[in-house]
Amino acid sequence: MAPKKSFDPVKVLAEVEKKFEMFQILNEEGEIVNEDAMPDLSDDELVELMRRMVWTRVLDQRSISLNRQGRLGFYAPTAGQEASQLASQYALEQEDYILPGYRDVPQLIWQGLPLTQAFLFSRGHFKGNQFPEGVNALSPQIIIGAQYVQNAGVAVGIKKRGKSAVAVTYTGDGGTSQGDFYEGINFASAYKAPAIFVVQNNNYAISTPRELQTNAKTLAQKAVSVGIPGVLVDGMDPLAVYKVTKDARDRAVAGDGPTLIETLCYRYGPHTMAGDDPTRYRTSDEDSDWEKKDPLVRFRKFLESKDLWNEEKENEVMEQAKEDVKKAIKEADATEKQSVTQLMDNMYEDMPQNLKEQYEVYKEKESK
Ligand SMILES: Cc1ncc(C[n+]2csc(CCOP(=O)(O)OP(=O)(O)O)c2C)c(N)n1
Repeated sequence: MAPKKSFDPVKVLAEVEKKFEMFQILNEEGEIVNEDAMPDLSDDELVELMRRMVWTRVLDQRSISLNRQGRLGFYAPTAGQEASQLASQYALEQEDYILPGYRDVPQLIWQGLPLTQAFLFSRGHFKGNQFPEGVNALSPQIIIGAQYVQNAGVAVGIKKRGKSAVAVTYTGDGGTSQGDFYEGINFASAYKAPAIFVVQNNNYAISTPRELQTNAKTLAQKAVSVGIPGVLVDGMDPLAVYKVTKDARDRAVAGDGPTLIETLCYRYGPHTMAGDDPTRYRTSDEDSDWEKKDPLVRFRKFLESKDLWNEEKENEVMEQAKEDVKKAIKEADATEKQSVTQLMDNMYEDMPQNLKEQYEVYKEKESK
């Protein structure tokens, strides 16, 4: 009789990990390497995606200098992550919900948040968190991973109400080490909720490299533990990011439950503008290796090869972005400063007794 085969967990793990290969459509040269997976986007839609990425790159540059001039408050740079952020948002519909992290303001802007309000958010003004009707989103989350649990809740709510929409959330590679990450994906899985969980793996959680974050080879494979599909995608490839997000959305609205998407990308700038110095933990070789994968460069090459883009168009978009920033920062400057009592009014429907006393003190001060 043949000896009974024993289960080899080490081998199974190696086999599972091997299967999570990076999905790509557009290579670094701007060439299509996966024709069959090409998303169904018209020429105009491709151009619009490029326009958004260029505009957002300029917004990032301007936001960094406005922060240095003391004209913006909290700011987490986004350059390098445009494909990850904007191509995933591009696959959404207006009725979808976005639960962003602190770096994900661009997705909110392209979902309809006016730039002036994004600047007010940066300044800590309550008006920066009052989103217009039709922009279904929560304020950018500062507590790492917390939005994953909230996203599961929002997605269950969407399902209970029978809406045809999804809830999408974003965290970084560091966020996947939080308990909230596992609770969120498991809860959404258990309820087969229409949720998309994006992990923007930009390789660093502030200064902690991804390799120290976990022994797992990919972050996408964490989906297996809760029984949902997980996909590792080239996060510098806008077409690939769009495609996996669109597929995840289609599955979610069809009632097939959540998806975990790991977008492999890089942030060129510091973690935030609050004093991080990336040269202390990254080499310039690493920076330039990633810059060669730049999403704007490869998408530009691709569009130019189809005669859909040129320098003139790019300059127009850049000028427009600068104008938009100028106008929005002026409007932010002209917005009435928030008072302490306004802030408190916005925080509480029923104010606790101890704060009521402080509230009265401020009311008195403000009336003078
Ligand atoms: C619960 C919690 N712990 C710690 C912090 C401090 N903190 C702010 S950003 C950050 C790193 C997050 O890295 P990652 O999830 O990879 O996202 P990235 O900033 O790279 O987009 C940490 C630890 C926090 N905000 N919340």
